[in-house]
Amino acid sequence: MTLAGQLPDFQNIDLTQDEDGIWVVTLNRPQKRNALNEATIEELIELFSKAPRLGARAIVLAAAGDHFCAGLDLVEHHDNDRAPEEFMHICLRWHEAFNKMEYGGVPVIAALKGAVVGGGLELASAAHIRVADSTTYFALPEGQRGLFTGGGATIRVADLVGKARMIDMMLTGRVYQGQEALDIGMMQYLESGSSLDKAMELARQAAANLPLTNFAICSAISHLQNMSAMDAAYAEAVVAGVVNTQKGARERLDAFAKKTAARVRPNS
Ligand code: 1HE
Repeated sequence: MTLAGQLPDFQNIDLTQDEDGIWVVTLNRPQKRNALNEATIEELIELFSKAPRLGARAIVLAAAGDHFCAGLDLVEHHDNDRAPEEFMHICLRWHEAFNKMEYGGVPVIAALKGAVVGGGLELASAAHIRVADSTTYFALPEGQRGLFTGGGATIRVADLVGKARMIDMMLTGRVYQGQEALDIGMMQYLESGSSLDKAMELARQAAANLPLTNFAICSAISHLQNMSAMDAAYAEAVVAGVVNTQKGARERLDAFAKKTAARVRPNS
């Protein structure tokens, strides 16, 4: 499927797509360290709302320049001198964008580098897999700026690294990077080389799964986490009823039964 005519020309993000349905979405305001202004958030909403219906099999979220994302556009925020209700609505648009990512059913893999701070960390935490390189560092400088998180950090960053670490990051400006960031669960991969290359490799692996299976992995798990254990168990059974009886799964099970499918082996 081509994207021609189905998505507008974006000004703040760059989009490429290959024949396997791997999309690369690149934040493209490097001169502003990819700070998230209102326009970028609207473009992310448009893109992540439509991607599942336009055949995206996996999405790599990348960034132009040396930094992944500097968070909220502080200059726009300053210049607009927003009223409380205005900024509340801005935050709701951020949630719209990031919820479309997390719950959209298409694997999103973030290729991180440089600063992943404030709203940039909120964005990264809405991806399903985070890959960092040796330049990547994480912080929540809101506390020092006289601000508070508004793009889901209290949910997703606390979920990744725990409430106590998030509070410490905000109170003290603590920066996490490298092995320590990996150890606490900020990201799942730490690359000595290019995070983008690794993210592309992971995207291709994920895209080899059946789309309906990926939909469940990249939508149902998040929804189920929001439910009571009783309700989650029920909903999980319903999702599995649909996913585990799909035609494509039957073919894969057939290959297993005929011993032509790969076996699960430990890493060599
Ligand atoms: C920006 C922003 C921004 C850079 N908004 N314009 N986020 C922060 O507190 C991070 C603020 N940014 C930084 O700490 C640094 O800019 C970086 C570590 C990311 C990069 O440093 P550096 O030395 O490479 O760049 P720079 O010289 O600081 O900035 C280059 C340009 O990017 C400059 O613009 P210019 O027109 O003067 O060239 C900066 O103004 C611009 N820039 N970061 C706007 N964030 C929903 S609530 C979420 C709450 C938050 O996210 S709080 C924000 C936290």
